[in-house]
Amino acid sequence: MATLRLILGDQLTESLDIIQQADVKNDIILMAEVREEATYVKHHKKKIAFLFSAMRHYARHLEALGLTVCYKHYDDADNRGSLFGEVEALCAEHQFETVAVTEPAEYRLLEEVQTWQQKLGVPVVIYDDTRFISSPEEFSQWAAGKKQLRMEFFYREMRKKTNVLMDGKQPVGGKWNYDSDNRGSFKGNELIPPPTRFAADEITNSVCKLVETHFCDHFGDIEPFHFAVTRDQALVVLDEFITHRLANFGQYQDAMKEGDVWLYHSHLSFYLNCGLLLAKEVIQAVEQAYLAGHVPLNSAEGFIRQVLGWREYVRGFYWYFMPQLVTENQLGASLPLPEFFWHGYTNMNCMRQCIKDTQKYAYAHHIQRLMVVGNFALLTGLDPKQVHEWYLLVYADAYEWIELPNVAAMILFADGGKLASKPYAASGSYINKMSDYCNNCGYKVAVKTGPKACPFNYLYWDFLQQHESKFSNNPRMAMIYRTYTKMSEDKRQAIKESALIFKQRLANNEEV
Ligand code: FAD
Ligand code: DLZ
Ligand code: SF4
Repeated sequence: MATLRLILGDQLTESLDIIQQADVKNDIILMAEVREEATYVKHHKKKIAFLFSAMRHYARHLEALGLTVCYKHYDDADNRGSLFGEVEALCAEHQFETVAVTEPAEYRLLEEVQTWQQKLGVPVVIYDDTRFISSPEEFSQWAAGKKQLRMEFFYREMRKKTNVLMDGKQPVGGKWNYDSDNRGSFKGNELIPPPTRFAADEITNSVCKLVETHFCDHFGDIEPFHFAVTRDQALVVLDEFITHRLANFGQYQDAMKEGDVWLYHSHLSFYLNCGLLLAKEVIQAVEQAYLAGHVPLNSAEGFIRQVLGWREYVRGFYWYFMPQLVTENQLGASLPLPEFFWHGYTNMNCMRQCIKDTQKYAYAHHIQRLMVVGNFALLTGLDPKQVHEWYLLVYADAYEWIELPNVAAMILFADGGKLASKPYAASGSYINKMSDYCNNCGYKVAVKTGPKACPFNYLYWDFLQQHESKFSNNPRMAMIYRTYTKMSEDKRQAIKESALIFKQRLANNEEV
């Protein structure tokens, strides 16, 4: 008897048990482009095109391995519009002994899949997702009984567990973390290597047309499209990152530059998250580059911390705190998302650049997401649900398991500090230090209040004042509250007024 094996769009990994255990002669692999997944939020056009193209290429690859693949195209006349609809239809056509699926990465879909056995009357087997280095159970054990769940300590456990960058029981170089070496900004006109680009093939071109037709009201630009869409191409991206950019990754990790969104980042999240690349192999390749003497330790460690540390940590955090994480709002934020998040027209150059990059590339690097757009959302008190939905739909690497902890806990402090020991709040001087955005801005970063002032300046102090009762006893914020206490009453009043006027303009969707 045969098994129906459903492969989701972010499970394009041959080493998963669902493929490895397939009976080539009898089983059927199902892959389906469906309305429900493509519209549960209105994903960026590029994200849909990327995933559909990667899915179609992967289906061909599985067929080349001898597997029987039933691939449902989005515009097939009999497309049922949902994963369950497609599974149900195939079950009606064939006598399957079981339906198999790898554990979906999002809570919403896992909950749904768990109802299928009863609805179908066929046993549904849910395989573990073995692509991660740690399991949700391991995170739960680590987290149990802890008041604070700091990534740094989880990361050290991961280093020990995997023996990556270890010298016996000690970290290579004597320190676990080289972050203090990783705060460089661009001084001059460094020649930054361009990102790896691939020409669109026939499959990608036809998917792009399909997306323009069926998702024309979704956010973002479809052109230029140069993502990798196969594992072989994704391996080229990895290789070129290690050869041309990794050495400088550490130093420039937090830097931002107008007109260059890609910088020295790896651009691997798209491929890691849909399964074309594995976290383990990426970490191993970076460790090897360090051991071979090609890249400095601060870059190798800085990068490995992102993947072995943050990526694994946020996944554990997600499953540990779902479903309540999605409704957390411990700072009581409620301002609706401003209109300009959808088009980028604002006088704040940093916000304009980050939103325009996002619109064009379905990508922004970490500091743009965290310290510009995220910082703005935190300081202005934007509604966490709307911010969550925005981040989930605008980036081609976005899936709730990785996006939500970053949004709810890292940028908005909506979880009350389970992830971060203090909010990631900053005034304009941080953005000015790490970028060249302020040179072309309608506001003046050196001015603190009034119509010409950089909004981040007064919003920052206004945020601290508003949440004084929550944060003033936090030892990591003591110094900043001492500065606030020393401010003259006039200055405080001017901050309050400027912030009020700005937030009113935002609430009325006036240009800011
Ligand atoms: P690099 O800077 O080259 O980093 C290497 C890898 O480390 C990334 O590919 C990613 O796998 C991992 N990584 C780095 N930072 C994080 C982090 N904070 N959490 C988890 N993994 C991390 N990443 C996503 O993949 N999907 C998302 O939807 C997503 N949403 C985010 C939302 C916000 C508000 C913030 C602050 C961060 C978000 N991130 C998300 C994390 C990070 O910004 C992206 O992983 C990164 O920008 C992807 O680009 P890159 O591959 O060039 O990363
Ligand atoms: C993101 C996405 C999109 C846009 N479309 C599909 C699809 O048509 N078919 C599919 O199987 N998966 C898609 N995905 C990925 C799923 O949304 C993803 O598997 C779940 O969110 C779990 O992470
Ligand atoms: Fe952004 Fe302020 Fe600089 Fe303008 S002045 S780019 S708003 S930080």
